[in-house]
Amino acid sequence: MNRLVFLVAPLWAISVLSLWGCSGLRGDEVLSEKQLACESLSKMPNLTITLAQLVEATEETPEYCYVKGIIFPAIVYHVQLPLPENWNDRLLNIGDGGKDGDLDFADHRLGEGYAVANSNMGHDNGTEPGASFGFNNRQAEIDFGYRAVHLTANASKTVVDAYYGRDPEYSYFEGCSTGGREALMEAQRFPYDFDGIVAGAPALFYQRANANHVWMLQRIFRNNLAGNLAYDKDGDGTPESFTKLNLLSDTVLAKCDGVDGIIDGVIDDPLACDFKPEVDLADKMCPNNVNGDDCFTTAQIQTIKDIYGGAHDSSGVLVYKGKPLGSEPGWASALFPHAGNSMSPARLGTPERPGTAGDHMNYLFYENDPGTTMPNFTDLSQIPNKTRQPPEYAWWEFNIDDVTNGKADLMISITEAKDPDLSRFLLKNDGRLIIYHGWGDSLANPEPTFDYYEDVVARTFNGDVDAALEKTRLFMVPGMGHCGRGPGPNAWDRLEPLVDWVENGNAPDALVATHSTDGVVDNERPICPYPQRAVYTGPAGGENDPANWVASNFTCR
Ligand SMILES: [Ca+2]
Ligand SMILES: [Ca+2]
Ligand SMILES: [Ca+2]
Ligand SMILES: [Ca+2]
Repeated sequence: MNRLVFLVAPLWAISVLSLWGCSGLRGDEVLSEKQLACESLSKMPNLTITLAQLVEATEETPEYCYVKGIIFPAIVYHVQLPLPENWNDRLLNIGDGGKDGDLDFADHRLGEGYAVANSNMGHDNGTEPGASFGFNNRQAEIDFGYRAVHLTANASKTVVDAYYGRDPEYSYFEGCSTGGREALMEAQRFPYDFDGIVAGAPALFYQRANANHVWMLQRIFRNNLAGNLAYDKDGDGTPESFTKLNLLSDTVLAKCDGVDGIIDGVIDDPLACDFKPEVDLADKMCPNNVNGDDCFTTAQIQTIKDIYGGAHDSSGVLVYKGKPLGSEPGWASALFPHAGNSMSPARLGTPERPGTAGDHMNYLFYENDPGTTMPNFTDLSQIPNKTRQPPEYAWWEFNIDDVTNGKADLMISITEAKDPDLSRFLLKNDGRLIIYHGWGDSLANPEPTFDYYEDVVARTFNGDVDAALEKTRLFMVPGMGHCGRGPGPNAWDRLEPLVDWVENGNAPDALVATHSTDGVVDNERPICPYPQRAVYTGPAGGENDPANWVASNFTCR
């Protein structure tokens, strides 16, 4: 009997017993039972733990046990463990953003009692910024693609078991953007890691999304920036005015806002609005096609059509669906060179801090990397040196046809989370999956996510939407930007509805989201699961009165 108790005792208890058998002292300090319980995790078998220590309580976080470990060759992960009396019996793995390369904390979840884990995705962005970790390094690409998240899930379960003496009652994954891609990766490739998964704004067609960014920038930069929507109004040689973009945004809103029945600055469903740049901007063309501040040239109309239309290859095959109507405010700093971004849009970045389009094609797209980046991202007159070792490769050399001719297929197989067969996660493992995506997202385009969900319904549920809704729900969020922000309601607890669904069987019939300005809520809506939308059912004729923009005045149908 005693032996049995000993065998099932948590690791820290064994360590406490064995240390008590010695002196119980470390230097002058008498370690508390609490300290020993945490620090003894560094001696746990089967994992390589590099740090295990108590972290003192702060105003933001309670006292907790912090554990850091490594997994060959370069995955570093950590786990934030609430003290045993504060643990809510749940493990949460949180997703990453961009190219990651560091450890992310989730103090608010720790405060709620979750044990929380995250990794560096297998590389360190301090020594290898942007996509450069992938330069001739297949292992790092695989770790970034899917392996680091899976092995961190495994390791964090082992850590939890060692610290608390029992497995987590429930395990969850919550992520957005790259974290949304990781979330779907887990559902597709490692369907037994988690009981529930939240996938926000997933960059699931990862190579196509990045190719689209490069393609857009190529279109914007061609012919000496003829299609730039920023204009040099003050004549100092550098464009700084966004009158055109605001004009476009206002024209889109004027046409599309009311399609959903409410004039509130939010376009509920951009697919329902028939906006055609060449038609709807026809009365705003520049006289004689001479560029001006408050008008459009034909080159600029083409830029706008390209951004909405998405990348096509040279034979007209669609590569990636374009940016949604209503996402225009996000275009300025991200896509257009102007004084405010030193002529290098955020998607491009600089050689020191590359954006998604700046170095992705150099290191993470082709099976064999074509070369290192150019010393200057915005001087397109530079000739890449092809005889140097390694050779140079410029983003403006990229050919969009390389997506459709198969040159990215290997990296697609490593990085894209697009398999619509979720039967192992949703059916065999009886998991639950919430996907959400802002309809105003100007970074990870929302329409591919919408299409993916329909593919899941078709492939995993034989087209039976009601059966799908029992296991997975998609929430397209009107007017929300990338993982948040935007003019539409964008704030709700991303995880709580999933937990309630998994543990209590309460499927989320709506997510109640709010929008705030200067800390004051000025719009509240139910965000409805596919294929429903929020319909106004409040006081008759009062739909345009902000006082009526509360969730109880709307119904999902
Ligand atoms: Ca991370
Ligand atoms: Ca590579
Ligand atoms: Ca200027
Ligand atoms: Ca509206």
